[in-house]
Amino acid sequence: MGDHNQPFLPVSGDPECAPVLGDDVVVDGALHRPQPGSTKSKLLLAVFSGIFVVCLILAGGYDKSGVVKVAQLGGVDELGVGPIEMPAGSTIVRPAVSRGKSAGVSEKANFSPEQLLGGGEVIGDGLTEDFPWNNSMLSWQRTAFHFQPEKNWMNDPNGPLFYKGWYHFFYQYNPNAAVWGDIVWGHAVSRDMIHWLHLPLAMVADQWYDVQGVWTGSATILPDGKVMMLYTGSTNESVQVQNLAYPANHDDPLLLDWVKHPGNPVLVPPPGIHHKDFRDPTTAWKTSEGKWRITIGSKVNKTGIALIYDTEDFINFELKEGFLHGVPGTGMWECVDFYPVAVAGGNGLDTSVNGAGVRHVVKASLDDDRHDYYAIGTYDEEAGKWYPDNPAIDVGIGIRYDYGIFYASKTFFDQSKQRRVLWGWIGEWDSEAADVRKGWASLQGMPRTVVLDTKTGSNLLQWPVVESESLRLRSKEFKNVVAKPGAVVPIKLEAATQLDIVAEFELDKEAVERAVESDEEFKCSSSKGAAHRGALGPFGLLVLSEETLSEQTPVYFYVVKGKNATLRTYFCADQSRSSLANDVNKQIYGSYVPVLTGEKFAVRMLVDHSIIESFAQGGRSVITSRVYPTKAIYGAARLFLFNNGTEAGVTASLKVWQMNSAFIRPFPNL
Ligand code: DQQ
Repeated sequence: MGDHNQPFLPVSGDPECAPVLGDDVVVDGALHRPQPGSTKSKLLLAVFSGIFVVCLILAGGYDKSGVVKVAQLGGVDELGVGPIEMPAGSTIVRPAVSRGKSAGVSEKANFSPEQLLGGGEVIGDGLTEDFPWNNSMLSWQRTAFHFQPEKNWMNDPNGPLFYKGWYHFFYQYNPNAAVWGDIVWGHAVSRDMIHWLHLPLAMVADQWYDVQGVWTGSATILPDGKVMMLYTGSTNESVQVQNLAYPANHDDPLLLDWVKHPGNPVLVPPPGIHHKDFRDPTTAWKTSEGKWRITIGSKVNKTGIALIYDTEDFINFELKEGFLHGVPGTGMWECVDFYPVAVAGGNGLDTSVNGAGVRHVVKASLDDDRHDYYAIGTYDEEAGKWYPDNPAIDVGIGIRYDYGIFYASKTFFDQSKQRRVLWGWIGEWDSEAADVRKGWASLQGMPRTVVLDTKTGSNLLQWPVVESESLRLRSKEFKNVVAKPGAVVPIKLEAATQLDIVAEFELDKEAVERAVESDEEFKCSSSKGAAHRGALGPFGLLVLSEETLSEQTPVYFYVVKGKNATLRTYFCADQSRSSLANDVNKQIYGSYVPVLTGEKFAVRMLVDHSIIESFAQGGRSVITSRVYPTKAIYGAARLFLFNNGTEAGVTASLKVWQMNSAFIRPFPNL
């Protein structure tokens, strides 16, 4: 067993010290640092190693995590009582050359050197010098039960639906490379959204109106069972237009062949909308007049908006005056989603359901910070408007589906199980060079059911679809494991790379009562991560950890005892020590999470090689971590319970299942 006494040693890129090491210069919008071998860098090294030592001493030696400090946009939490975490992405420096941006759409954002806590060296094009990845490290990253194509690049989920016994999943796909470009629609089918069969491409870029890309779209199932697929095409002149496609043969459960409507495009950017700011049509819903209504994301100046159109035939559309909703300062809204949730919770609702007992959700994917935000509110069908319950946590300035890596998501109503299911794209946060070497990039999150949290009434609950439990194999239970302040306790498992973990934690009650009230304004992203010691946390699990803890990803709660002894809980994931590599993102993410009276601190975690999806408090707050360990891989991965709080002991009970791999392979004999 390694030395666990100092589990949260500082990482090399401590921000309070790192800037002097870098001698950063901005050229052509990219940040450059002196190369390691240069005379200048050697001179600087001598001076700065002295400063570094001082920094270490000032840092108290051991508790600096090297957190990236990010600009906070403000905002209040879902209960309207204080600040919540805002997007770390607001400081992202894009690479000098962005293929997607020049095409008028986002793609993988290579993060800035400030976001590489390992301090990767910057080379000419704004990318970082490679870490010496070897093939076994790279192949280990491929996941076992998350959806991904056999090879190459994937991004947004498109047009998910259940049809004649099959779940269909379409996705943005580059058939030619592991980077964004040449986008067409990949296609796979499944009986349970866990095991998948790849089908031939559903739609390729073969028309003037989509020759630069068959971009994101959504499916609508008509009352007679027919499927209408609306999608964005990037034309030969890079204009974003909306196109209609439908199955060539509705009797084919596999929906193999798609016909593009001869009258395409069915919609072009309306006056006042830039030709590159008009994309991602939603599933249509019925109006009381019996028409179909859709919304499409756009922006006017810096105000993100959702335009609305009515149609009777999916061919002729009428632009409604104004827009469904807009929020100043949020920039381009991609992949807007709009759907009802039942006030009484329980089942999901068909997109057209409206009336008493229903609230409506608007979700937008913010191109500016690449996070998915939602808000709950009221839909005025006649006016074609939606109003947030709490304008302080409006779309784009309030709650996120996921505080980690999760973007361009889309829900669909699964009529076979009366549930609303959420799909989201989990992008890469390593270098593009590594993606090219491993031959693939990106995954899809485990599909999640979405319902209104009837206890708070102010947030959604997301939970892995019940079918995920069919992957559970052997389980081990650990009851009442005690972790004293400062302790790291091994959770002994036969393997720790494919897991489903259900854990509950309790703080020692007397210690909580004794704890002094504090006015700490905590934020996961600007804290020192798991090294940030308070009286009541952090405590949680170290996932994908190496035996000596040289690599570890803490997922944890941090509790602040405020005025009148009220407890305020944050749920965070700390990537800063997740990898010894220097060219991967190592941010600390998280948010405030409501923990109601009588509830324990609870988390479910799906660990799948390079992904950790963590659902706190029944899915009130979710964090998807994308991590790239180099040592905590294969048989070397471990799981630990930890408590880095200073005052209260923690008692944890866990049930941990080994997870089977899903079958994801080509459809036989096609
Ligand atoms: N991805 C698609 C666009 C969408 C963006 C292009 C979101 O339609 O706006 O690949 O990731």
